[in-house]
Amino acid sequence: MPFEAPSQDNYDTTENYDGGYKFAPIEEAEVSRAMIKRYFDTMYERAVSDVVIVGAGSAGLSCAYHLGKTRPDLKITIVEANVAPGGGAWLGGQLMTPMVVRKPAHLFLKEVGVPFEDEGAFVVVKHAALFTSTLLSRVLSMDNVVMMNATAVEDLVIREDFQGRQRVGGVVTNWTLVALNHDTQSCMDPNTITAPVVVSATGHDGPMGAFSAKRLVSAGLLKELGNMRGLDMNRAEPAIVNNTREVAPGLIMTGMELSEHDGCNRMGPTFGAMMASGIKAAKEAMRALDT
Ligand code: AHZ
Repeated sequence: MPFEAPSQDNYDTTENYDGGYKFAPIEEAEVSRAMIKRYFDTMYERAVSDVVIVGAGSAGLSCAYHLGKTRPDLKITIVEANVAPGGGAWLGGQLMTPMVVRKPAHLFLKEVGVPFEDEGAFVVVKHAALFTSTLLSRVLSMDNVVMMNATAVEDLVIREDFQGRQRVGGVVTNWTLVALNHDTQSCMDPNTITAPVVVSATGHDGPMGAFSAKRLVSAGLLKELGNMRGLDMNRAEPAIVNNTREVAPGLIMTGMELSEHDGCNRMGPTFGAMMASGIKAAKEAMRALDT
């Protein structure tokens, strides 16, 4: 017999925690099936997406927010290698909690609903995690956005278009733990998500960073990496925003991955450029889809 949820009246929270709290009964298999069905239905549906965003750091999430909000008709799929999305934006810099955002990028904070202290030329969010968790919750609440975390992009789908040009047409994915263990196991073939537009937001070089920039070089679509230059906040932030573009047919690049692609300076712990670059990447994605 189906369980009838108790009404709020007979589950007065002030009374039922004292030994009388009762859960609805459940079968373990129901829990498994509730997750499996939704997850694999999503994988099935998103095997063909409109836009894939690789990397859920501050740039990738800002892109997802603007794109998801402006184009609710698009199937936007975020693939994040880490279990925890957010990239470097859980802390401000050197493991300190406040996050600095130079104006006018604070307008994005206002739009998303992240409070800040005004310092004149810049603003400070009291904890970077407040920015990341708020943005994440906005993005994941959108009906048209899904995120697969603990899933790595381990290659790009690169095809010839009708003019014979090489064109990125999707991503090759695997569970991150599998992607990290190809050398120790056999038969761990990947999966694909095809999409007319891929936005790469994998950050600067590191264990997984700058993924697409490096793959473009090994695939012959880019001659060489520019390699990230030293820290200069005033040069770095506008350069990253201005350079946000379709770097190869079908592939838009945003955030600090661009510093490796183009040889831009790094900005250190100021995050406004990541937000503005993400928004520009969303606009570039819409432009690419419309052409
Ligand atoms: O896990 C990575 C992180 O969450 C994810 N990622 C990397 N490679 C991936 C792959 N498949 C799937 N192959 C992958 N996901 O991409 C995310 C990158 O986030 P990030 O915070 O490193 O980059 P960002 O460009 O969004 O933000 C950069 C923030 C920085 S770095 C910096 C400096 O060093 O000076 N300054 C700022 C503001």
